[in-house]
Amino acid sequence: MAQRTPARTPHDWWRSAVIYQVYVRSFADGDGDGTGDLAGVRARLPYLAELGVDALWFSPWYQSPMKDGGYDVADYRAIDPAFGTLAEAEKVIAEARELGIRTIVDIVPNHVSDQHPWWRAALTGGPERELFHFRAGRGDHGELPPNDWKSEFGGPAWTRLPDGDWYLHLFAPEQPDLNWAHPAVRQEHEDILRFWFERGVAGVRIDSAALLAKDPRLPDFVEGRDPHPYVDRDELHDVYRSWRGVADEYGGVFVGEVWLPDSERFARYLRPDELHTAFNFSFLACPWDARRLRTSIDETLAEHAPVGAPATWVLCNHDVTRTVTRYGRADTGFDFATKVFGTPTDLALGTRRARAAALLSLALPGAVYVYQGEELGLPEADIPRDRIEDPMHFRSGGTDPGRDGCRVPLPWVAEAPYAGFGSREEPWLPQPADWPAYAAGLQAEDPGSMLSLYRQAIRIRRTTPGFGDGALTWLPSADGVLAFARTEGLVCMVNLSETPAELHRDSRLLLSSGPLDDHGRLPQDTAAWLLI
Ligand code: TEU
Repeated sequence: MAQRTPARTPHDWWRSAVIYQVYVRSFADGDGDGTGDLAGVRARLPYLAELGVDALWFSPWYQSPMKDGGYDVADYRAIDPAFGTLAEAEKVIAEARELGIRTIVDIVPNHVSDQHPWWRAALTGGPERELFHFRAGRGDHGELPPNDWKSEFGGPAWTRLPDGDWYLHLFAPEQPDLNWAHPAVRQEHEDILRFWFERGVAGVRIDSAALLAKDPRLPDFVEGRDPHPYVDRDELHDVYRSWRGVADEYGGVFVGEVWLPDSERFARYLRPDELHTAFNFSFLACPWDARRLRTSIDETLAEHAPVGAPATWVLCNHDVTRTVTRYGRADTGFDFATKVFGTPTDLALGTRRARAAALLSLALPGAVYVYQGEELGLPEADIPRDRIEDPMHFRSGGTDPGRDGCRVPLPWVAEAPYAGFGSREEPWLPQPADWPAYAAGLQAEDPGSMLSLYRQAIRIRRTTPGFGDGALTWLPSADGVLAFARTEGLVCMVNLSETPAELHRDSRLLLSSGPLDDHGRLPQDTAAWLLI
């Protein structure tokens, strides 16, 4: 196993970390029933240590009817039986920590599952009704929803109950929204934070972090009117200040899922007494274009600087099109609204760019997220329509392919059944026929593979000064070439132009995402790390 050198002081590990997202259901299947589980995670911890990541972020592993892949939580203090037990989760946390890897759990405060005890009690008319948003409908007989809000998954954000009342759900109907104006909702979430910090987790990812607070009048949405009735409301900051107090007791850190176009509003969540970090979705959504990437990087650094928070760099996650696929298309940006079936894709091109993007993001100042399978260069899979599970697909009326294409169970061993994901039952989502070619075992033996690139890059990032948190200085470069210096003589170059780029004369090549040309120049869609 690779030697692990602690590169930073323990308290600020998160400012420069490489954090690996585990979607348990699709990571590794320990008991062979077709669903990934904690036994599978434990068996693959050496793989994650070898990859060199600093922390694991687990998408929700709690008890859930899985109407939204676990983002519909029935009990925050229990592990879903398909994944394992609480005792096993504690083992994962402890065993990972022994390998120098911290654990981040995912909290979903905006809503609960319709199997949550609060919701069940609310349905029987108990005082728990106050914990949700119930309203009478509009129209003569209350037959119209209380307002015009749309679900993030499509369709109305309201569903009517047999008793005639409507309830609010910004996502699926099986995910009723909590009423964050109620003190019991706040108290419960602080207790949940403590529950997991007590079990040794180092951090918490906050799902849909900007959506919790609602205008108590629940007015119709009016384009451009400030404040928005449910996005990014000022009341939220008080909630997160209070959470920060809890985290500080344990030395825990937060990463917020904050999708906001306004960078000044975004940065408010990162003030020193609020969240430590938030996902950088503008970088994730940015097309493969030198000028736009540079602008995205500059804006990111500029918005983080005044609040002193480190940036994060994210290329994909369990909600978005896989990187090698996105970069292999005519439109290389990401937008939920434009997803359709059958978009032409050049995977060789996308893979070349994804390799360059990996070196780019790992060289930028701050923390980097890697979504499981990204290190294997997995493409977005086409899921046969009759096997799609994602509610986003169904609520779009079947036009949106949904998010299952990036959630396909991982290939581990080329020759094994189901590419080594599990041994007995077929995986919960079908694996494409060419999945074995992406198997981790195969890639580990191939120095030119995506996995080998990630392993080398993360090892170099960990052992060479200059990476992670700190300053970035742009260097003069030709059109279509990104070139920047970090400290300690470290330089990153990415060539997005057709013209090969000269490397700096007195430099030593640390790593490149592809071969240099015969003249030692950097070809199109290739990145290099240099020491000057
Ligand atoms: O996502 C929140 C979110 O707003 C988007 O990622 C969402 O998929 C998109 O906006 C749809 O328009 C988080 C989770 O990452 C996602 O998997 C969950 O489905 C969602 O919350 C609900 O918990």
